Amino acid sequence: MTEWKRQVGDETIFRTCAWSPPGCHPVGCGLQVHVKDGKVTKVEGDPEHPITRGSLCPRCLALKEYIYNPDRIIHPMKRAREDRGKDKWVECSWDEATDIIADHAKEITEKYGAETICVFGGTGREANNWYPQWANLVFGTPNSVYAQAGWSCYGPRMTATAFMIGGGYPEIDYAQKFHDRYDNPNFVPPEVVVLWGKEPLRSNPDGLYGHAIIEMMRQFGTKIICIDPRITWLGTRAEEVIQLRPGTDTAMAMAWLYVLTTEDLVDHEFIEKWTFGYEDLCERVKEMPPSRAAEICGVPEEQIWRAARLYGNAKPSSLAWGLAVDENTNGPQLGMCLIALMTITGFIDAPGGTTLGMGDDQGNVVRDGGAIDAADKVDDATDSTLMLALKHGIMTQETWDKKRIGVDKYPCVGQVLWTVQPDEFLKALETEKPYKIHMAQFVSSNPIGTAIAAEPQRWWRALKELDFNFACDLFMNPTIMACCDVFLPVASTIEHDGQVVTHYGLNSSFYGAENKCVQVGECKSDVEIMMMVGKKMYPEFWNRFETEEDYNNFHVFRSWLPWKELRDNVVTMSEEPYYKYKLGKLRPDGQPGFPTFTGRVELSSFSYGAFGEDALPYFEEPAFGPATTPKLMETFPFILTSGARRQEFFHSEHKQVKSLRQISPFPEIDINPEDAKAKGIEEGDWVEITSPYGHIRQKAKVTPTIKPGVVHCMHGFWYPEEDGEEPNLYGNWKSNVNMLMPNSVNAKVGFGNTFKVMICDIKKVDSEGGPNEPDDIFVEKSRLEEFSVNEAWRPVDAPYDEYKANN
Ligand SMILES: Nc1nc2c(c(=O)[nH]1)N[C@H]1C(S)=C(S)[C@@H](COP(=O)(O)OP(=O)(O)OC[C@H]3O[C@@H](n4cnc5c(=O)[nH]c(N)nc54)[C@H](O)[C@@H]3O)O[C@H]1N2
Ligand SMILES: Nc1nc2c(c(=O)[nH]1)N[C@H]1C(S)=C(S)[C@@H](COP(=O)(O)OP(=O)(O)OC[C@H]3O[C@@H](n4cnc5c(=O)[nH]c(N)nc54)[C@H](O)[C@@H]3O)O[C@H]1N2
Ligand SMILES: [Mo]
Repeated sequence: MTEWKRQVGDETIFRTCAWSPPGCHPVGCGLQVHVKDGKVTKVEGDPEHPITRGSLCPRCLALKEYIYNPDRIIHPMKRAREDRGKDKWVECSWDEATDIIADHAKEITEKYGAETICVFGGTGREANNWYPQWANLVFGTPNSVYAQAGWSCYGPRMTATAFMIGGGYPEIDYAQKFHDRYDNPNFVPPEVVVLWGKEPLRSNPDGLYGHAIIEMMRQFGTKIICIDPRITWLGTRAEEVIQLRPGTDTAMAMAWLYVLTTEDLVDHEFIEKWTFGYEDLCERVKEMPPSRAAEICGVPEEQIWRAARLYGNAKPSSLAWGLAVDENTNGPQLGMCLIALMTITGFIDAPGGTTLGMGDDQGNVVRDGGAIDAADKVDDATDSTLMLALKHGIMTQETWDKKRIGVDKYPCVGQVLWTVQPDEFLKALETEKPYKIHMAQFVSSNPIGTAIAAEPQRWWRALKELDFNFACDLFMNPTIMACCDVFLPVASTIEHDGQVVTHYGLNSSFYGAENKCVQVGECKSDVEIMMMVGKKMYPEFWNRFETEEDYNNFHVFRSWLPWKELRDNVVTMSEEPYYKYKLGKLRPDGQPGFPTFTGRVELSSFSYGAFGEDALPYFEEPAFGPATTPKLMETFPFILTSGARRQEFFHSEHKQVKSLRQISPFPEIDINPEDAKAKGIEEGDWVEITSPYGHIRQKAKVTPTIKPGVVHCMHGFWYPEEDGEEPNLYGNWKSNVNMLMPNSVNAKVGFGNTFKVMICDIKKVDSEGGPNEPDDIFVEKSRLEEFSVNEAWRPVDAPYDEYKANN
């Protein structure tokens, strides 16, 4: 194995693993970073990395361009409160910037209570680990905010898992836990992998390296079934693509359960010994024969039988579940069905099936030795963030129990997640009830921007009014321009020491070291910044850490090895065994079984029942659609889905990186040729997309890969090259699909939204500009000519013609 740091000629080459920034869902891809005279000259894949084996996505290949981007902010900055929305930033020192923050936080805590401070975090970047720590341990507030309507990412899946299986997160088995990977004698390749509303080739989410699916197709003939309204690249190679109407997935999944249970394609021994509620489930799914599901979902009935039988007969079978579960108001029930599909076949925690982790619900890894020993040298190391905050008097139990916003109305969200319920939080910001919020921090979230928030104009109006706001980020963005007073510049993944783990510790296949390769400007890592402000707020707790390494050995996502050892190894694999439920390795008490009330997989769920939900799955039509809003459909006849991932962007990020932006210089709406023809729209036309909530513009991509009657819009698009001052805010309102989405449309338990299931109309317009919401904003002519396309890297479109010829 090559050393983590070596000298070759006049270059130092570092082996390291990627997390963030920039954004990434941690696969922890292996990098080799070439450094000369303190500057990165090249980033390439690390062939010795056991998972990615030298391959990299374009965002890492463009890292050099990202870290030295002329738009990047590399010194702390401040601005007077009255200058919010104006480009009147001035540089200041770290000490001054953090003093300003600590002074405001102390004053606000004294006058109004610490709970009136809130901390915004986004998706599973590294800082995702830290925003609750910023909230609970730096500011003593229970209000950390993940601002996506209905907490619609991962949370709903995690909840279904927590309630029905216990901890962990079921992930398809691609031999990701073994150093020798597919050669490991215990590994069996999956015969069938179902991709249910997930596009891992593009998204590589949380712990699934998408390309591994292609490896298994090539090496073992693994077959694919896609449940997706679009035909994706993997779809064109799939056995079946079920192009269902968005948001009708629960009907489809119930119909699969109908086929499996009526045709006896289940593992009776597993069901008998390890599940609870199977008979009730069988009874319930009788409501949804494939004939009924076919009608609801708009697909041929025979295809449902065929696909479900293919899955049910496969030995072993595996299922990957994606955002279709979360961004759907019927999502909790879909999650229940998919867990049932993964388990009643007997292939949960089995070779070639769906893996489970040994993580507990805090993300602590339940195992002996290693870093736990190292961490034990630091006081309190095994305590959760909340326990630490309570123990050190930074927050009181009463504040946690009574002041966390929205969890009284949605206790299910409060029970499983450590944040507020976001829709209720927006209402609290707007109405100042139950109390007024005074200060906000943004650490890896850009809620006024183009990704996380529905109705972003509401967040914009509310957040601008707070007394004091600050952000930790790398680039200026609409949120910071509109409402922050201090900007703290963050170091990228190759500018700091850290560690990366898959599924945030819930199902870790490995730990990877992030090794600091270079320093850019005065940037500091999220952890260093948190320690710096922490020491000014609660020194008695925070003074125990001197270096980032101290913290890496301490925090709840720490690796199995002391950090220095991890760094030397670059990667350490979990080598976890299969059948942990038989071995007593899933339950904290060491008994066999699953960590649920009954010790079994709860196909009928006590927990959902306790939170006012049906204990069994049921189908419900989406909040907007032909069955629920037939009158609105006369004006908005298309079903709108959005945000399918692209490799060149991570949410609102990377729009400033030319080699990435040239791939998609403008946001695109996918329209089926039939629909385009009917609407007189041609490839490349600007299209206005209107929903009951607003209107935006994107460019037409006319493609047969989208189901007729359905359109798909890109999310996350803004124009950093445009005027950043208010009201334009970098063209924030021009193409932002979330302007078309409502907040507060969620299931009984507080989860789910409409990002994947909305309604809209489309019409051809002659330009990108024009008045736009909110408040009649006129957009400057875009300066995009500079993003001329070259051949450096082009996305591979789904080879539809080939697919059509074979199907
Ligand atoms: N490059 C890149 N990678 C990312 C991200 C990024 O922004 N960029 N974001 C990360 C984040 S936060 C997440 S949560 C993951 C998400 O990763 P995935 O779960 O893979 O999510 P998507 O790509 O949004 O959607 C997956 C598929 O669902 C389909 N779909 C749309 N509507 C429906 C529906 O109603 N039912 C069904 N069955 N399918 C539907 C879409 O067409 C798409 O092909 O990706 C992560 N990875
Ligand atoms: N229409 C539609 N909208 C969607 C989705 C969809 O499918 N459709 N998907 C949704 C999903 S699943 C999610 S999770 C949300 C994601 O939404 P967010 O996670 O809020 O993403 P961004 O808006 O890109 O904001 C992230 C900010 O963090 C900064 N940043 C990046 N890395 C780091 C880091 O390590 N540290 C710090 N301090 N800052 C960092 C970036 O520069 C950027 O300004 O978007 C949602 N939005
Ligand atoms: Mo997400």
